[in-house]
Amino acid sequence: MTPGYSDSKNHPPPAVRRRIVAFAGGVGGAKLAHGLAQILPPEDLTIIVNTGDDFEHLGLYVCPDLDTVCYTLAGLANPETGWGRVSETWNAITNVEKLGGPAWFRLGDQDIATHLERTRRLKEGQTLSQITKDFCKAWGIKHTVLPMSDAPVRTVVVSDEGELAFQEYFVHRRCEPKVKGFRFDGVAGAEAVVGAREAVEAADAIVICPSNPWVSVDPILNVIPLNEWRGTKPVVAVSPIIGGKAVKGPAAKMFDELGIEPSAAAVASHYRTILAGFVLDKADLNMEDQIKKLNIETRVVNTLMNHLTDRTRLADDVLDFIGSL
Ligand code: FO1
Repeated sequence: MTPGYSDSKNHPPPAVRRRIVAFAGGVGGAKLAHGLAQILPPEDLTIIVNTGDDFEHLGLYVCPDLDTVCYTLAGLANPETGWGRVSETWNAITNVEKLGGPAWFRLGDQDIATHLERTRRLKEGQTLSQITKDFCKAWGIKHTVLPMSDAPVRTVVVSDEGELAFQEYFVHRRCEPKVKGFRFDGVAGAEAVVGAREAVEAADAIVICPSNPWVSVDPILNVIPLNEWRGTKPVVAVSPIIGGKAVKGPAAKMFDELGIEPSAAAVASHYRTILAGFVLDKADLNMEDQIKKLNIETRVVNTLMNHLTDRTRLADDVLDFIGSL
């Protein structure tokens, strides 16, 4: 079986047509997007991806969340890390290190090809959305994947050690500095890419994937605020926090450092102005009433996606929940 593709490719199509837009950040978002892509036909799923963690490194334009989503949908993702490519080699970065260059951000050889070609095309004047469309075609991805904006938006972490560029905080400093807040540089002038607002307008529902609310989803919501569609179509979020801990990454630590007890309920509350529904894990069943008091419908399921089949199962649960709203 191709890594990244489940046997659920033969999953029956949903009985009722549902056009879905999914907002996704890195690994958790990519996994649910992959599950949705196993069920929904290409014309019914648009995935809008965070670009706030993009940066220029070693002269290359790197889009970690965008690449994580694309590699995952294409069955090319590294199953151990969730980011980067499967069966990767590390000759280039090893030699950069030998020459005294920065090697804290591990770019694999195959992955570097993506950044080289993307950088070349950007320098030629192509937009990130055009390039992403071409790359998706080359990788055999049939569903629509859109970067949230063609304009650069840069997440800045305001920490107890000052302001840090996102990857500097996340990878180089291993999320050690205490966060005090976040800023999305460039967001004020950043328009959504062509097709993004149109997809939201045409969608029957929006799914906020189990990505970090602060640094993966909020940048997208800053570019495409969903308030204007409130009441016209359900927005459903899936919790990235289970039992007070983030499935992956620093989301729980961020809540904590911002003075909010990390929990599924805290995530629901974070999105409370836009949510119709919230999917939480069975481990957090005790939080259901608290979330319902926010006027948000709930669905309690197994949200962990350890195996490929879990992605389709969770996507199925999310679609079923949407149908009930
Ligand atoms: N994350 C790490 O923790 N260490 C790395 O060296 C690293 C390299 C890397 C290379 C390409 C890529 O697309 C992603 C990479 N990531 C790495 C993940 C990435 O920095 C974060 O997961 C996201 O930015 C947050 O969603």
